[in-house]
Amino acid sequence: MTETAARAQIGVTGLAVMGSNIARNFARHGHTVALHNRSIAKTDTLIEKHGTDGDFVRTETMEEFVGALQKPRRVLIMVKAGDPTDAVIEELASLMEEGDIIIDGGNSLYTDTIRREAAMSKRGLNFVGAGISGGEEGALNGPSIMPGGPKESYESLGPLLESISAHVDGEPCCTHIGPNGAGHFVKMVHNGIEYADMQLIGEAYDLMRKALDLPVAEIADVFREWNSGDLDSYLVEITAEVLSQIDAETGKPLVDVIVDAAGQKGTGRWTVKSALDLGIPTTGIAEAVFARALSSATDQRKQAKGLASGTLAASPTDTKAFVDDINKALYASKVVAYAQGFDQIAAGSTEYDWDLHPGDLATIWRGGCIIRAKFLNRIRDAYAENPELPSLLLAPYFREAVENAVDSWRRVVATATTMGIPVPAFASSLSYYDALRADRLPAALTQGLRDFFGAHTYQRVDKEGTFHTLWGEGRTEIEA
Ligand code: NBP
Repeated sequence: MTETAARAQIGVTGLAVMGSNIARNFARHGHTVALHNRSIAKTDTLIEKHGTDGDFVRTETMEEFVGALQKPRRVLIMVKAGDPTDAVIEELASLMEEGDIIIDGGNSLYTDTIRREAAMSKRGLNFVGAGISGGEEGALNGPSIMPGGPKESYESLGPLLESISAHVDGEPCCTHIGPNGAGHFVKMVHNGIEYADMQLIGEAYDLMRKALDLPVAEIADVFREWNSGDLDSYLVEITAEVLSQIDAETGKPLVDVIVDAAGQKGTGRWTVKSALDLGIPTTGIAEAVFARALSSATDQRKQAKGLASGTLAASPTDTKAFVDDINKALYASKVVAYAQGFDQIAAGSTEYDWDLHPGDLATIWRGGCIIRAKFLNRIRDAYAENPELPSLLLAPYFREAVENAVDSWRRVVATATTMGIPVPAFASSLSYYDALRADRLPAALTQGLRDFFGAHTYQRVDKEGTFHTLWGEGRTEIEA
């Protein structure tokens, strides 16, 4: 390693689509970027095609790469999550010195990040698990970045990351999230919310198609119009784009020639698993994950096609009014998905002692990321007003919006049900809302049953203590 060559402010290893776009983004912002990839071809392609974007240092070996970096060295890893990330971390760590910073910008599971941070910290290295959202376009032009890890490393790293992140109203969409796995945890929940958001949009589209028989082009126009109102968001905007696309080969809307089986890479599933562990009902996200799984059960679906629907209701007669109902149902269900996601973030923060600030997340999700939306400004304001909000649904603005939407929401779920159109996320979000606001829940009966078969005991509404009914011996109640 020659010290004289150590001129790069940041190194990027893993130059597939995400890594190369982030490297270019750094270079375009005036940073000297050392480049490394396991196979040299990707490094050369980047320099050949985009070398004029800025100052790149081409390296072939990991030794050369580490030697090209100014101290404290900062390396961003953008390789496939899982074992490849562990392999690259190990290789880097063996060449780095105390105080150097390793950043994992991949979609790593937050528990892996906790483990890696602890291991690197023992070796005197700073390990930062950074969630990065925005896909390839965001990586190049400004993603939302959620870095975790030691606070001290953010002092050196923050300005670099903030310079390449998206900005909204002059504020960067990047902030230090919290220790060890906090950044990847938050990115995971972000992706879970993204799943719910997309499922809800899908249900809204399906209703306009099946309940109202609207042509795809008209549905695209509806989404375009919605994008100038309360639902203004990246996902609604691109829904209009995708629905407007005509397949060149068949002349049909592209959406009609795409196989209706949705894939997943795992972050939605991770969110739901974590929610189960934390005991947080993220029903909207769970329905979205299960809806993708059901869509992909193609054989089973083929065989179930003939199942009777029962008697179905007719379409709503007032198209405009029902479209408006769908708009409100989408908005209210979306608030539920965010409320649940923020509940999970609060629970994760308590479980791992992260001291997460929901308002900060709403701020950095306003731009760059896939769930960017005008409505995040409202979420930010809600947490600024009351950082201890028990639920986003109880923030005055959202409470009023959802209360105004609830009649529409019920009409949408009822109509969908009577017409045999599946709306798992709309329906379960409405049930969550009704359960949350209920005076009494059937959980009292559940407790009674648990006490009957397993002597699990129960509490009473009218006095302190824990009780058990002697179900098999005269059914008298005793204090347990
Ligand atoms: P991929 O996830 O497809 O990974 C490809 C890269 O990993 C290549 O540079 C490849 O090197 C390298 N790699 C592999 Br595979 N195994 C390796 C190993 N054992 N040692 C060293 N390098 C190895 O790339 P991507 O889609 O650009 O995503 C990068 C990361 O960013 C992932 O963690 C992904 O989940 C995350 N992410 C992606 C998106 C997105 O929209 N795509 C968004 C946000 C985050 P090679 O060229 O030598 O094969």
